[in-house]
Amino acid sequence: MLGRLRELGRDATAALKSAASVVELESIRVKYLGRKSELNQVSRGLKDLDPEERRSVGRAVNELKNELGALLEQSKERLESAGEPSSGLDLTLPGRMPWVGKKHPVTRTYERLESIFGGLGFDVALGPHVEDDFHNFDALNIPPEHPARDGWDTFYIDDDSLLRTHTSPVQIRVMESRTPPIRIIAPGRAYRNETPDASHGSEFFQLEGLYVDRGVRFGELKGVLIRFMRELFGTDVGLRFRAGFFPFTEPSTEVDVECQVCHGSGCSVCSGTGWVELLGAGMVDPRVFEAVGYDPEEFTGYAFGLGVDRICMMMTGTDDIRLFLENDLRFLRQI
Ligand code: 2NM
Repeated sequence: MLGRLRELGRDATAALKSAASVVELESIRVKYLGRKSELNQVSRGLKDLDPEERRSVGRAVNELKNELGALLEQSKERLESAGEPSSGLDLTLPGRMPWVGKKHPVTRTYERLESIFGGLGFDVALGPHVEDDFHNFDALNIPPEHPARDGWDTFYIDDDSLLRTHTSPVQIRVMESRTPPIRIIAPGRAYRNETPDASHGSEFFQLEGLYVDRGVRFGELKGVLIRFMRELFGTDVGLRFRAGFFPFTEPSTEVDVECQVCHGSGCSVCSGTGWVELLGAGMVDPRVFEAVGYDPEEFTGYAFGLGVDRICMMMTGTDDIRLFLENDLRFLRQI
């Protein structure tokens, strides 16, 4: 019996000393010191031995257990100080990425636009989404018989309240409550009762700008818009000013930007033309100034408007405007 214990001691010592990892060390511990180990069986069989043998074997078992226990600790320290992590946990494995949310692409586009116009001196103005006829139409020189008012593309709530069809009523409210100089942008949702398709939603995102002061000229409008578009798309971006019409500006212009998806060669986003209509602008019509109580002989100004979701589509290569309102994470995660 004592000979067998010595043998066990020799084997266990050799194994503990040559263990190359904490995992290996643990299996050695189980084999030589665990509940089912030979040493433990001998220990449990002690009670069946006669008293003399029990004493000598008992002492040998205890000594061996202590000896191997100490050696186990030493080997563990040796391996751990050599960089081997304890308990088989591999701390070098890559962690699981926590689920981090992001801002919506349209929100990010707004922030970019607000930052550019902020740098050009524009303050942000907000207003109600439920408007009245005066602020949404009359004050903007859109008379009752104008096609934009025929109820076809306006969501009416009752005879005199509607969902704003653009953010221009915000500019009207700012002009009503303040005197020039005024330099603001009005970001926000606008609503049109149209059949939605890939480029039209019944709800869309707009940003309009307004500058009113003494002696504001069209050249300033052009300068600010060119500056804005170069900041957004790069200094060498292709731009095109065309004559346009809006009831609330005169003269008016529509501005195209070189398609950011195909860079001019023609694709589905620009329907093969190489150009994308980016914004409308013009000098504020004197009738608008009269509606808010400004003297059009004293003040002049310019205004512009653009579709934020359209810009976001072009910058992200998205081909369906409705995706921005569906909040489908399979789409949003790709941007
Ligand atoms: C556009 C194009 C041109 C515009 C005009 C005004 C206001 F209130 F000053 F009359 N706000 N926004 C405007 C002018 C909007 O959107 C394409």
